[in-house]
Amino acid sequence: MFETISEKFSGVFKRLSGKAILSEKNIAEAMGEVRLALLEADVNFKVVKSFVDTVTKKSLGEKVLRSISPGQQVIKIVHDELVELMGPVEPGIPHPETPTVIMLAGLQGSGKTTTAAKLANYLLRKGRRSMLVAADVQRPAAIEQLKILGEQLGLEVFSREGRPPDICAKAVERAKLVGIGDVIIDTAGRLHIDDEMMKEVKEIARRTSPHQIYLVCDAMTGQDAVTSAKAFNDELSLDGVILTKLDGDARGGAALSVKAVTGKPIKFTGVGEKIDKLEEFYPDRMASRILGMGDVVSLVEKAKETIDAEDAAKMQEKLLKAEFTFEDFLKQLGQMKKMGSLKEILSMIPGMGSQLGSLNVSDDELTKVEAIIHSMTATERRRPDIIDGQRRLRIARGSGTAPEDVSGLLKQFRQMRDMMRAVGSGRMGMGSLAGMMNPGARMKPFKMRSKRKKKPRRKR
Ligand SMILES: Nc1nc2c(ncn2[C@@H]2O[C@H](COP(=O)(O)OP(=O)(O)O)[C@@H](O)[C@H]2O)c(=O)[nH]1
Ligand SMILES: [Mg+2]
Repeated sequence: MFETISEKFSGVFKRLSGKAILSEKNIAEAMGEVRLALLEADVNFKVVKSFVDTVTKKSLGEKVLRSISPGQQVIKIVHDELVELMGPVEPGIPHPETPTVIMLAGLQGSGKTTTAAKLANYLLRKGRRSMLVAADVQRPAAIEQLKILGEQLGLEVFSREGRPPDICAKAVERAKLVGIGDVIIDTAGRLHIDDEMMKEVKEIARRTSPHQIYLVCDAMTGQDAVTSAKAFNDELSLDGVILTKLDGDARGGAALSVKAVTGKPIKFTGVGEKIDKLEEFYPDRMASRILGMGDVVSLVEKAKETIDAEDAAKMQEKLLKAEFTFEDFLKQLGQMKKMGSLKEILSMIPGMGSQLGSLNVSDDELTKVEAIIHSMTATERRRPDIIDGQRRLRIARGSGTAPEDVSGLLKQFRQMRDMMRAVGSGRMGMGSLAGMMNPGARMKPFKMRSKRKKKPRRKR
């Protein structure tokens, strides 16, 4: 997610924060690069212009230039303006009455049907049971798709013959009758905006008076997504946008432009095809991610959701106190796998975002890591600092890896601990940009060097 832009921004900011004194020329240069990075990321050009103007003006203030860390001040200004650009947004879905009607609109293939199921799943986790309404009668496959997803969730999928507005009105009636909390309407899209589709969604809106209307947009279509969002908003008065396929969006243009162009914020993001790949949208976290500073808060929350809350608290405490050992690490590996792909998790760790391009952690690598840890003695796992050359050789042999693999893992582990120690001691508070930009506290990506194809052996 956002690899391209993160990389560019990291470069600009590294140069900025390395300078003790900033001149107007330094700032002009940096802003030129920021401008280019945003344009390359396919951000709307008007948005880019006003963004760069604002940041430049604020950066040139006396207070910034004369401060002890001008570069970091500028980074903070950029961060805050990014937050401003994408927010504010109320988290969650309001529930003013039963049933609460949530309508999804959007072009064909944007991810409406998938998102309908994701939202139902999201609400289910909050204890809200919803009914899914198949209002895309154009394609029988679409109804079938929704039915399968509904079945997975154990939720009713309302599907009838007839005109979509009639179907939706009946669905709401039924929800009222049986007392279903939320109704999620999956409407039909077209490949392009056309009058017929607009007429249909408007009629559905009139007949069902949705409490929330969300536009589902495919992030990978960049400015086209923004253009269609504007067109829909002119007709429907949206409550927010759900930006899908962010997992495949290296540029971030749509994410950064939607709010500025339409006035409506992103409410949720889709980050994968599976039903649990929906995230609430937080402008500040997204800004940190775009700046390549990772997203510790999201990571901790995600861990909390998957891992038992008490375990998560313990793990967090250990991480922050830097008491985290390989034993804990091994225990977490299993749970990490449940949380999603490793790459996804790593992208949330500060300093990792921009380096993911060079990162290649496959399940194979994970197996290797596991094998290495398995080959350590209990003492070594608890006190990895005692691992010397001899021990390293033994571990490598035992796990069928190369000694460099073992050193690599040890090095990464130490760096992670140091970084966490910095966070824990408050030198690198989660909101402290200054701390996160400190290159010494950043984590290098974990990369195995060994090219050996041999399957790692596991020592019992
Ligand atoms: N990678 C990824 N794929 C998605 C996401 N949301 C939807 N898709 C995929 O996009 C395609 C179209 O989705 P669908 O829900 O059928 O779109 P609809 O025509 O708007 O209903 C499907 O192959 C989905 O699996 C997402 O957040 N990430
Ligand atoms: Mg569909």
